[in-house]
Amino acid sequence: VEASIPEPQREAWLKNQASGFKGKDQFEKEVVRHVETTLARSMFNCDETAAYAATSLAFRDRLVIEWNRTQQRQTFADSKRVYYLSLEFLMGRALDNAMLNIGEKEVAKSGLSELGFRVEDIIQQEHDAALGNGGLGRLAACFLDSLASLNFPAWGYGLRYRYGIFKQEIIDGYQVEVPDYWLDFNPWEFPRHDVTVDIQFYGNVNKTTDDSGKVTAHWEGGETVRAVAYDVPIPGYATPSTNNLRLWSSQAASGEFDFQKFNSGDYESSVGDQQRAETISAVLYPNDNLDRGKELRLKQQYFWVAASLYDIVRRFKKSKRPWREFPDQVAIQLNDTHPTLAIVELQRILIDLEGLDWDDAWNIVQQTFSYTNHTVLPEALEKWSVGLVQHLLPRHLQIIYDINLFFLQMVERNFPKDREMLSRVSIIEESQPKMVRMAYLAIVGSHKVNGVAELHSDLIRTTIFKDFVTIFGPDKFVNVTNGITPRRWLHQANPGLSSLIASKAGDPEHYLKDLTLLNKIELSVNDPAFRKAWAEVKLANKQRLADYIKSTTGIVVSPKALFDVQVKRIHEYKRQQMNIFGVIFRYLKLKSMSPEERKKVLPRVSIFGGKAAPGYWMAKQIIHLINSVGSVVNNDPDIGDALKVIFLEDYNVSKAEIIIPASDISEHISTAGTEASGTSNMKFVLNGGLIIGTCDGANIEITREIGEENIFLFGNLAEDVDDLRHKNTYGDHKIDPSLDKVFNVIQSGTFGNAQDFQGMVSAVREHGDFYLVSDDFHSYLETQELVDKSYADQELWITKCITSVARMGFFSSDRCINEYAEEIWNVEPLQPDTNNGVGKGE
Ligand code: GL2
Repeated sequence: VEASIPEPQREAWLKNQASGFKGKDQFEKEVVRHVETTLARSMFNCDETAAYAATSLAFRDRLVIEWNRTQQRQTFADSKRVYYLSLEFLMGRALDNAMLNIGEKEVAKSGLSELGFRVEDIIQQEHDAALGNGGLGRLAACFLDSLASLNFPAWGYGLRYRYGIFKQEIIDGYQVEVPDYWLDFNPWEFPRHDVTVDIQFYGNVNKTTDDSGKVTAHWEGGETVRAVAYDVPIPGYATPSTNNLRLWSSQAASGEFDFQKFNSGDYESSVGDQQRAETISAVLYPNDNLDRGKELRLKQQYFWVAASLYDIVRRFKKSKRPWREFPDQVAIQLNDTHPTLAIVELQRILIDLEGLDWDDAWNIVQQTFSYTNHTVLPEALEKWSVGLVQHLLPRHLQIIYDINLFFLQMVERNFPKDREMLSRVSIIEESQPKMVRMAYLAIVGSHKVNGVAELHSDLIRTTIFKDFVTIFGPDKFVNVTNGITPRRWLHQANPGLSSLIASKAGDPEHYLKDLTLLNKIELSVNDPAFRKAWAEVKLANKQRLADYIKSTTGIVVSPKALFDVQVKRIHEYKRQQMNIFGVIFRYLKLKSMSPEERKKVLPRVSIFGGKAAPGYWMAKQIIHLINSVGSVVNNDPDIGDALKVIFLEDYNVSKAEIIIPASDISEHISTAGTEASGTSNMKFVLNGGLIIGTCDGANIEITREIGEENIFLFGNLAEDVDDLRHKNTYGDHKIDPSLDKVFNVIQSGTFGNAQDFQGMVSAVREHGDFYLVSDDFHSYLETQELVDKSYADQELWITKCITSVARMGFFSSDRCINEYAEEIWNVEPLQPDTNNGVGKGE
């Protein structure tokens, strides 16, 4: 590109290259310029919102310059790129992250202070980008941070929802959902009105035969919706590399409303097409670990996948390489089955539009894609009815049938004796109605399939995908244990701890890029000054949370109490109900004590947070019980500080950044075998909190890394779950006596109308206790007692905390991304100093 620009013009461009601010004075100048020109305000009416806007714009200018350079460098190098397709990116706030990744937070702090603002207040002005439900979406965000920080040429592709996950309000103890309109002012996105793709839906398929007898399918008619690209820069930490997250927004393909209808006076229906088109990217589905099979969701999936693939193919075709080189240039990661239609869409592009043979095309497809499974819960495994796919995407259904046919023929050839295998592994489930099994399609169309923690990867190999291991061999199925970015989840959320760690592990720019350096702090575990400073940091973080609790709930909690935290989506399998039953048990015990005895107990604050899917009745009941218990316990004069129960409303990424560093113990107590990995468990330990948990997901590897003396494990093992469930349903199901006591108190009306909580009680007592709450309750209570005893010995507790943090290096998402790069994608980083002739004159 550069070579085509004549010398004199080129010089003029290079001489005037934009650079963004450097140093405090220029930063202030840029902020004031944005206040006065971009925002048309002045020092007399610059409130915190305006200061946030101007600060963001100043930082955005810096980002954009590196972003452009990175993109030019990547285009010029023309090396293999990774495309991470995810329907969710739970990014949280961008400004603080940009300041830290660029390395200019101190400049911003002093600059803003001179202009009369506190950087902390300015950061708080930003609305979270909440385009995700929970762990799956946040993992995608951590991966983007690592990909950029490690200089991998990588793009994220997602949907630009107008409404992210709803805002949660708690009114009279009940969850109320409020829409999250987050786009009022979003300086972090760049609309690319010139980057559009028209996406087809419905219609029908016609086949033509040419002279040589070759049959070509043509997908015709139907409806067209336009995808418009919005780009979000993703800065790497301590590197100029800045990657791109491209989010698609839907529009009417005509771009305008129907003039004919408008002119004939039919105003209302004249805007109908436009509204229908915009509906596609309007809202994020608020279900976590649940598939509902709604047509609009399938439309979202195809819209996003087709636009992204068109974009990827367009970029590849510019290189004029032969198609067989596509997998050398492109690795596409499917984040769960949501983007599985991409497999079908690429096959369609190659055979219908580019004229490749089926087999050649299919080879390319399989080498390009890989699939991450994030759950074994049957209710979350995506299936689409054949009728719906046929109606919306008629050509794709034909291709799915062909993929299945060739696959089953191969299975039949290789396993002629196992006739039942065919129906077990068929991509089409022969049910009423027939269903397309998306996970099977994803496996068949990918070269690697991975689980997200060791136990989970073992489970998928031995249960839900067992036959596929037999068919494709064990090497296709790998484990990549999840990770978290230490930039946001340590340095940004917990600056106090980060600088204390830096005093032993070397400067942040080092240890945040190689988190195994954390092990250096273990040498100081007995250093009194270090231990004292450690305790002070924790206390300050607890004070910060106590202040937040006071300001949002009015309840005063003592930072000296043990803070016990469970924050995550509300789900029966995550067992918040077991936690609140345990709290009730504690309350009853306190009530039975004499005032003198009560004074001796270690005070505890039980903190909950998390959203329930709007249609998930049981989850909403759990929230209601927590709040009802809270209002009884917190107002009981007998109890005082000995126990407080807090429900923090609207748990999200920015609240997690306040809550996690303040925890003493956090709860990761899913029924064994149900939580694929969990990632907040990693965040809590990295921030110097201990965890109580089951032998599930990444808890197991955390235990292996930090040592079993530093974690409170309890409960039945995954391998025993099936038998226990069977026994609970068909055998003698005896309720744990302590739990029975708790149920009786709930049913006596102590926490309000017993009827309101009947579902939770009868799920355990009468309906087989699927999540094994009663089976694990005794062991849970015992382990909580052990937590109290351990906390009473503060010296030992601090030793456990420091040792654990020192051994958490493994859980950086950098390690995780390097494993994907090596074992799945086969891509190399592109170092920013390898200039490749781009950006001369820097
Ligand atoms: C999840 C798992 O439930 C969770 O255990 C895991 O940590 C994340 C990321 O791999 O993925 N699967 C899923 O469907 N959601 C998750 O959070 N929503």
